[in-house]
Amino acid sequence: MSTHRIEVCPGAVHLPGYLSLDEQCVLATRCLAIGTGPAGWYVPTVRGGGKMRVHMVCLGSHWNARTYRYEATRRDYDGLPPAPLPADLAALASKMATDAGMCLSPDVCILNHYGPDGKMGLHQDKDEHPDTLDAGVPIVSVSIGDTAKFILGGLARKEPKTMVLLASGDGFVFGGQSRLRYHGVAALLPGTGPPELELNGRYNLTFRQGAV
Ligand code: MD6
Ligand code: FE
Repeated sequence: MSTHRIEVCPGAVHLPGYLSLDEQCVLATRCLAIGTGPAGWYVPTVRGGGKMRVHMVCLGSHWNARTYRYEATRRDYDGLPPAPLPADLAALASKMATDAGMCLSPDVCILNHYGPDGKMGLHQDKDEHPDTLDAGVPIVSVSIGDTAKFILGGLARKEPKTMVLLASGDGFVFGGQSRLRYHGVAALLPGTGPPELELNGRYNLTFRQGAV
């Protein structure tokens, strides 16, 4: 495990190779169990009626893709309550934030599975509590599997963008002045993940505080 950090811009810290291959394997197995378990994978439908290009599971609280709010049940899908956020995963995210020089006590995790042609449009994460956003409390992201072309923009949609390659085992801590930057995933680089993971595509976990 390494704590090499790259501050891409103030408050946006890339932690390449944060997890060892063994840790990645354990986490990949965990993600599969969560996604195929009770209240597992679903494809969210967004406000305009389109389907997202990922399979999603929320832990701890449910992010409703139609209302852009956190809710107690999967009201926009099957009405089930989300599974709790496991304490060891929350602790991992807190440690990553600390290693990036920030502070996080997460209450929710959104786990996404990207197939080989998965992507995520440019967005801001601004549905957490205003206190969280104002304080720049970060979102901690963990990537497992195929490398993603992560696009990082500014506070307005039109601003220039940079690309960060998020590889398997990388952390990305997104807070401070960068908390509300636009970002997205343009594409995966299929087949670039460690074969040991036996994962076709990519998992991304984002840990958040202030999901109310
Ligand atoms: C992804 N990540 O990496 C999508 N959001 O698949 C995000 O949307 C994201 O990586 C907030 C903070 C960090 C992230
Ligand atoms: Fe995001």
